[in-house]
Amino acid sequence: MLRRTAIALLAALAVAVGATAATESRAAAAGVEDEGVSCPAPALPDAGSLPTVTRLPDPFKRLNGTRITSQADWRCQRNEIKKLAEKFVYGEKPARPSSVTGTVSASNITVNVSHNGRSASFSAGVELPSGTGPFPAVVVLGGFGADTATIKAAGAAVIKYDPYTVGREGTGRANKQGAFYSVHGSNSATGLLVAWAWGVSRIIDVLEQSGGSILRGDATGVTGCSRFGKGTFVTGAFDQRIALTMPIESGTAGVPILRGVPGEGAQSLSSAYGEQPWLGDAFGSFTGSPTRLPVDTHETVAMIAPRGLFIMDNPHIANLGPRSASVAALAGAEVYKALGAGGNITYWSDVQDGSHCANRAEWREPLRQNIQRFLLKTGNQTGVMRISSRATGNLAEWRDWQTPDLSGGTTPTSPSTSPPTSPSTSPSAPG
Ligand code: MCU
Repeated sequence: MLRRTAIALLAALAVAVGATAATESRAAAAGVEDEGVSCPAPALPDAGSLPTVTRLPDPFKRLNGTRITSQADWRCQRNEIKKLAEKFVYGEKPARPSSVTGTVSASNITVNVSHNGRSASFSAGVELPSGTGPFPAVVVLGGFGADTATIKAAGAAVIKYDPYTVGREGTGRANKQGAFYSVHGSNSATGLLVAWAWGVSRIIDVLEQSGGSILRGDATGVTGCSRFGKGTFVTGAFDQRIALTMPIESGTAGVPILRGVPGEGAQSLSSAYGEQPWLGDAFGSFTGSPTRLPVDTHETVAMIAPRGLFIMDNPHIANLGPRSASVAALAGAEVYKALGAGGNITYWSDVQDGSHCANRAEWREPLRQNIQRFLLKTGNQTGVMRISSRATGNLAEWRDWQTPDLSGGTTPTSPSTSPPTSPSTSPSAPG
């Protein structure tokens, strides 16, 4: 009797595991903020002893010099990259505070956080699409640049998040303000981008706790333009529960490689570092020597892999570094390919209207398709590299590593939901 029950239980478990695998291949998001927490702590290099690395660091190479050989190795490789990115670029994102509570209504989300005797609260607005919930939601950072009408028409709710409530601009680095710094200290070395990311993670904590009757806790996207494109990119990289990350025209400190395509005319690192405390304080010693960085933003892209990523960029404004952004996307797409998810990334800079953060017709259909595929889980459109010929980077110039075959002879994801096709990299007509 006992044995029969055990066999039945095992069979049920097998079915459950199978179902989870199928769902995950579609959603490609994890159930937890950070799957790497149990990885061995990597021995990080000291800032003083970093070699010059002219091209983009090999995202498949461990700190001990060996390369990963299987898709299963990616979890802890991602963790090493995350630790490097925290230490040298963005500052540390602390683990979830000991208490996170809050409420979700059809118009508002409240978040209350406390940790080590310090507490903070913030809230965000909600706009529901028509139809019957529960709905997936896209967190929109800041009040401009995101096409909220298309997001809602596609069937997702909009969460209107003001990042400044969590990390203010206009303060000195030693006196940072906002909910994140109320909890973690105004002299925290963590930059605003990670503070903003932390705020989105706490919103997702509340969505998860809410039981999902209005907004689902397991289907979250994030988007925003310009400085909030930088924030969007970092938010998606640092929370593996986010199924779809959609940075718009993020510029320096966002998607573009920090090493920078020479002569492009992008905002300089020292300008971006000095303008606002977006990056972590430790980045200050790299603004003049990015080739000393043991990490670059193609690896921030890689931290998002294999989850949905739709990068929107503007090839008409050199200050945004669109060439440097395309290199980050192309190099990061190599990690997507190695994980069997080449179709989960889209980079789109082939657009006509050159004004910064404009609402563009060209992005409506891919936006709808990405929401359908990664949040509603109904679509199956494959991602594309649609790079404007005005601002095309050349990946071959930027790497001295090749992409390993990590598949081990098995197809990791279901072809019907996550096509193994690589994104086409041919530049399209001038935008
Ligand atoms: C592209 O993002 C920034 C840019 O880095 C800044 O130099 C500029 O002041 O503001 C841009 C922005 O956020 O515009 C809304």
